[in-house]
Amino acid sequence: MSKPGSRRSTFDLCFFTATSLLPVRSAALFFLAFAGITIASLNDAGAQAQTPPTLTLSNPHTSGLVEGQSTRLPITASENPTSSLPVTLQFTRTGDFMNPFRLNCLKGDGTGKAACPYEVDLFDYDPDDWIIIFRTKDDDIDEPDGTLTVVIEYGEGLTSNSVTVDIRDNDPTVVSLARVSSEVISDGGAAAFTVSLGRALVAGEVIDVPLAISGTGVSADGYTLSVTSGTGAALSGTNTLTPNLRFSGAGAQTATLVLRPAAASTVEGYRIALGPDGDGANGFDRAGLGTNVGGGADPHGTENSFHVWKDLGHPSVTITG
Ligand SMILES: [Ca+2]
Ligand SMILES: [Ca+2]
Ligand SMILES: [Ca+2]
Repeated sequence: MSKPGSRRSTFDLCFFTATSLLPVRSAALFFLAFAGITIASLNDAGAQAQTPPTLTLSNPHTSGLVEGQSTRLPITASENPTSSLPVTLQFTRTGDFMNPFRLNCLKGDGTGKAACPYEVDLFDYDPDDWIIIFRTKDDDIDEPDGTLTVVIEYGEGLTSNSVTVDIRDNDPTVVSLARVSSEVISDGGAAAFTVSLGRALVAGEVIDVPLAISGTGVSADGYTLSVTSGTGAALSGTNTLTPNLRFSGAGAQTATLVLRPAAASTVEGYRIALGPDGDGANGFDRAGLGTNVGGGADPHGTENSFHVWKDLGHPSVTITG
């Protein structure tokens, strides 16, 4: 496929290189380059203008990339160009997985989206090496999954097919549990607590939070559990001791719940906890949960359980000093 008589060059058109230039909180790095550049010969450059060939982008990584991985998108032409073939690579992204080392227009704009063109003359390169390389960086930031879309514009209003690479985050969303009411449930009262995600969800995201209610004499029909506030928060399995709190959709992040003992309950203490990490019993990663965020969800290392005590009206003894 190489053009006869063309001269090879080691000139490397790397847009993004030094990772040391990344800001500390930079998300995954996109790296794109044309590999193995060939400079067209003067003989080729003198050829007559022609109808542009049909350009096709392929995506060998259609299952998507996990942040930290790379992929190569070859560009193929219906026939090799014999004269200048200026094209514009149009990049559009969602998520902050790219480093704007050269292409500043790919920099995060605060809304999670950006677009920018990159102009290049494909005739300057060996068609065997028409490859766009994307490299993403494995960071420690829990973030929504993203995409990078590429389409080639050329000639008089011509475009290639559009290729979208999905980028999957691999950092877990951490779930925290916190009691917000008194440790003692007054007669007829309830225990209030919050369940919070480390970040707000975006449209289409779901996290199922397994809860566990336990304590001596505790049974599922001896109390009620309900959500009193929280965008996109809904309970299920409230007739069991392992209910599930689902967060779903844009803006879902924090829910306030109350556990209210039945009036006749004689249970004195309740332990409210998040399910354990992993795929064991009631675990965060077990099959059947609807959690679909990149990296899954993890219970917080310490903010994952608390106790409350029911005031049963027994006389109290106060020891003073
Ligand atoms: Ca990561
Ligand atoms: Ca990440
Ligand atoms: Ca994540």
